[in-house]
Amino acid sequence: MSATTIKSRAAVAFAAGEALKIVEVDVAPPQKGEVRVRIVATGVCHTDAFTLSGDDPEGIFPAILGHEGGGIVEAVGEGVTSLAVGDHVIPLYTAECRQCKFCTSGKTNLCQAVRATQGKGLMPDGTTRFSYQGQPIYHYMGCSTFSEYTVLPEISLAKIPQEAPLEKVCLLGCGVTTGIGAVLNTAKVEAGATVAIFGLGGIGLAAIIGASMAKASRIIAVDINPAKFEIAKQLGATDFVNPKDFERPIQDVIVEMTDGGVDYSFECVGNVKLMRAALECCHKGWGESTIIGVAGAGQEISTRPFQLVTGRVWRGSAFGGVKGRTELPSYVKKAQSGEIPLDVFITHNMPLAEINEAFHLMHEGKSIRTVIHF
Ligand code: NAD
Ligand code: AHE
Ligand code: ZN
Repeated sequence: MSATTIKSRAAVAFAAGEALKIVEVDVAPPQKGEVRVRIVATGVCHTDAFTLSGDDPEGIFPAILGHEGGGIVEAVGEGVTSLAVGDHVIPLYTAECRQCKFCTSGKTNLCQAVRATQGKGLMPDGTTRFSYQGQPIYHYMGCSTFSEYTVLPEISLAKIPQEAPLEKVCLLGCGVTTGIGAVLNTAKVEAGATVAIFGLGGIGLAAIIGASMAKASRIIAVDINPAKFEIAKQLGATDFVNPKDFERPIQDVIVEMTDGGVDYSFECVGNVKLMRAALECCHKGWGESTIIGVAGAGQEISTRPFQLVTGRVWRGSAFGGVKGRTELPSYVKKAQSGEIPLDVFITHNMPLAEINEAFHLMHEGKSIRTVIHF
């Protein structure tokens, strides 16, 4: 029997800067090559708050935000072959078509098959599957996990084992995978290396796990909220630096602590001044800094070109360089075995009705990840 339009509880962002509103939206059936998913749980990432704030050049309203979910396939559209009703899945904001120039390059995870329409809040055919009182609601990052039901392209879903707890592995849909992947895939940190991690939210803490997995000799955790240091220590950080404790630039402090600078640094905040500090705390001749944080419209990074002339390298990482359909299942297995701890990230659990509280907790620095349960 073919799928019909269904009702779905969703947290809708009607306008930038406004609280989300819980309403009942209509979700159209999946079209050719699409899949409708019942979301069981979703994390709340800083990027959701960034877009809601109005700083995201791609922000479009009204939209259903959320991109860190776990769910179960409810219906499949024509031609879908890799997924069936009942499969457990993690939505991917970085699709993996395995055919485009990017996927076949062997150099990047940034599949472009659906990226253009995704950035406009639309499905690949240029339309939306969500509506409220007859008016269209836009998709977000191709995922829209703040809805009980959502529709994605087949190539934007990673199939995972049924036994994996969706209310925990949902965090692998963004934060945890991004931090670990940036260290292991993008920077390729080697054993014995020294590392500095700026920002100890979900992303920075996951980067600490990645650095521990890589057997880094020193992991310097940097945050202006000292409440974050305890958990950073549990995950393997060896040194703790609060920039507020120093009068001089934090890069100078780290260079002094490390006999000339670290081998690798990671910016996990989205602050362009901190991106500069993260580059400039790297060792002359070889130090590499990876930008993970997302900065708002109109912001730009700067440094003296001499920093690069003298051998430092600036990189960026999206979704930790991970190809979702192919590689995410191995992250799920590592979470199931305990090699990737997920419980430490989950500071709060709450129902969809309380989702605005999750944003408050994040802004107040009181949460690492809140998981929303449907
Ligand atoms: P978060 O809000 O949970 O954590 C940010 C942390 O940075 C907090 O602990 C905060 O105290 C700290 N911080 C703020 N200002 C600081 C400063 N000046 N110096 C040091 N620390 C400071 O955020 P998150 O969910 O971990 O996300 C972090 C960033 O990564 C955001 O910009 C987010 O949009 C981005 N992000 C990027 C990707 C990607 O693929 N590139 C994926 C996920 C998130
Ligand atoms: N839309 C923003 C950029 C936002 C951004 O950089 N997103 C990251 C993922 S953040 C996940 O929490 C990313 O993967 N970007 C690559 C991509 O293709 O979107 C802007 O500046 O326009
Ligand atoms: Zn995210």
